[in-house]
Amino acid sequence: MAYFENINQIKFEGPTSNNPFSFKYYNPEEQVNGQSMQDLLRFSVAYWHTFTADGSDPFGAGTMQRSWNHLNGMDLAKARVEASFEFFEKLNAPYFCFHDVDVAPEADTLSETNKNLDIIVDLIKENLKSSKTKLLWNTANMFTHPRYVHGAATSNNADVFAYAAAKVKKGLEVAKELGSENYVFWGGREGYETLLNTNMKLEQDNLARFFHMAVDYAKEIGYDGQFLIEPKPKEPTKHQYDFDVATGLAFLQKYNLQDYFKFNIEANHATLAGHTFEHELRVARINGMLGSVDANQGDTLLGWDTDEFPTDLYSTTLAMYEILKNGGLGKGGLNFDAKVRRGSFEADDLFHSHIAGMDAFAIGLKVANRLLEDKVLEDFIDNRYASFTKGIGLEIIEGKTDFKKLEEYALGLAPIKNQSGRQERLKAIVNQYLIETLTKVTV
Ligand code: XLS
Ligand code: CA
Ligand code: CA
Repeated sequence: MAYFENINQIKFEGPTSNNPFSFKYYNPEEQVNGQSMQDLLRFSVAYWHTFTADGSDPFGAGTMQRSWNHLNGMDLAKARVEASFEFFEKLNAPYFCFHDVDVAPEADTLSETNKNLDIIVDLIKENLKSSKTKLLWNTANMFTHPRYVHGAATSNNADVFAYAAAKVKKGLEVAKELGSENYVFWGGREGYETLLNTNMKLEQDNLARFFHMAVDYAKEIGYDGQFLIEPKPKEPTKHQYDFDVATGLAFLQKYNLQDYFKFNIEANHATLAGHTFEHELRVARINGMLGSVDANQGDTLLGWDTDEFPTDLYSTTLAMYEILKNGGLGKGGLNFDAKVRRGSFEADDLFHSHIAGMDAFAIGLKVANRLLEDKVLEDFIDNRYASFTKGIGLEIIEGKTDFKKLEEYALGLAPIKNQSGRQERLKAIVNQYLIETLTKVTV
């Protein structure tokens, strides 16, 4: 049966096409810097937003019209798997991601829940065999069920810690079974609400113990996917321990975990932390920790995790700039952890939204690649730091000086002259590249 029967295969038709169900800028085969767009962008569909969520919010019921809505329980779970593979094929999506509870319902006991999951994992495996789509990552949802009210690996209740461990153990087995390229840890409830009832040191030590056990178990079963930590400063907890990349990195280093993890960076989480998306990508990149990306965007007027599809070309450009400078994403990808708005309730909107996001990143890729080819920002930055390539600057870099020598040097200085940082000029150049790239692909 077809779940999206009105939709045909989405193809690249170029920017002059009037067909809403076509890519205008994303051309999977097109070569950019010696690699195909498909290989550079590694797009992924988020199962939870696209097939599981019903559009409900704290003020109202679900709105999503889906051809599987009349089903329940395991029948619903199976229908969603079939629908998802039809969707992946029609969209030509190379990857997808899921949480355990997105694909299979939780039952009354852990062993029954695992049985449900096994049935669905078998079905996914069957579908993977005849599909071009692969699994980018899976994860365990350790935030929805009431048992996680005080956290999972950071709960005050050791039984919850054990339960969470069993969930991740199963998650790693599923990852191995389905050939998942990564395994994600997002600590939605790994944080605190008030210090008045919190032993922060024990909670963080336990989180590290939990991660070490996960690393050990993956080794034991021979799962060699990349482990990813996904930072977020808050929501649902007031203060989440993996606040941002810098905080996560310090945590990994303190507990000797830095060699086993990279980061999965979400745009909307970056802005919640008071950073830009590109800031988080940069911090991860310069530390060799950029693993994967949750490609979405937030809304600064709202200020919470709105998980919108990414359409801001300026942001996709600066993100792709960091990703290209990183030499790509390796095992990672661009996962649309994004949901259609509650008012975009028709199944067609699932295609419109993914097409919008894929085209926005394709443009970002092209603009970023041209900026890099022409070394626009590189040359400016090299020149801005040129004082460290000679004289006293070079001595500082080479460790050939100290405070006494620097004081002697400073005492002999004429009034110091600085150069302009030229921010506005650089922003105008980025705009120029954006517009020129768009004009070029349109003619
Ligand atoms: C929630 C997170 C979550 C992770 C996976 O804000 O983005 O969806 O990506 O658990
Ligand atoms: Ca995410
Ligand atoms: Ca999010």
